[in-house]
Amino acid sequence: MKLYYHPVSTTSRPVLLLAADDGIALDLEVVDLFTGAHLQPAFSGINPSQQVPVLEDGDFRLTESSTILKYLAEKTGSPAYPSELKKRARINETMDWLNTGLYRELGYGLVYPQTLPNYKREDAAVQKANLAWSREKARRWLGILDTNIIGNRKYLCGSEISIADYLGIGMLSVGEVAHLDYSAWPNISRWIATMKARPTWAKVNEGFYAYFVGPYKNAVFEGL
Ligand SMILES: N[C@@H](CCC(=O)N[C@@H](CS)C(=O)NCC(=O)O)C(=O)O
Repeated sequence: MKLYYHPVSTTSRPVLLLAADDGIALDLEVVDLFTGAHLQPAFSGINPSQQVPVLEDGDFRLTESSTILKYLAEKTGSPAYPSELKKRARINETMDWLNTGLYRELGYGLVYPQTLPNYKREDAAVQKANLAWSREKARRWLGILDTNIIGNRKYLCGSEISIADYLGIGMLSVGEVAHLDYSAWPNISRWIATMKARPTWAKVNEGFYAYFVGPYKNAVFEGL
């Protein structure tokens, strides 16, 4: 199987981490988001949405990180996606919740407009209002994640790691670029530390720290 990806990508890193943990062999092809390779006709033909990741399994092509995680886990019988009906439903629910709720305000609302030029609002007042709105909404989602989803559990869906954790840690760790401080949410902080302690974390996220977190080390951001 082949994965088109970029090493800094919030949505590629979960797939890479699952593959590394489960020993899933993937041929990797970088699509250079920094030079706009994803906007060129060659890649638009592969994914008209012009985004990574994209998985190819023979002549079957799949986009959407959440779906790719499910496909890989199902195909390889990963313990991170148990087949028992209710366990699986809980994992799917959490992944939908992350994708449609938290990530929208935390990633697209708060982090990306401060780090990616194409997400910055041109009008300063609009930018300010958008950040304020997103901060308030993100704080609400983080409270729910901390209290209701994680609580005293080790992982998002219980005592065992699931593909929801892989998806979620990509989304939460992107906060490191904008120096987001999660210490007000102790269960989230504990879970992040658990995920980052995985032996595969450093290698998979090498490019993320080198090319995304590193360059913004001394920048000043609107926080949470
Ligand atoms: N919903 C998609 C989102 C994919 C996505 O946002 N990919 C980003 C990298 S993290 C991308 O390719 N961005 C390029 C662009 O939008 O110009 C998924 O979960 O796979």
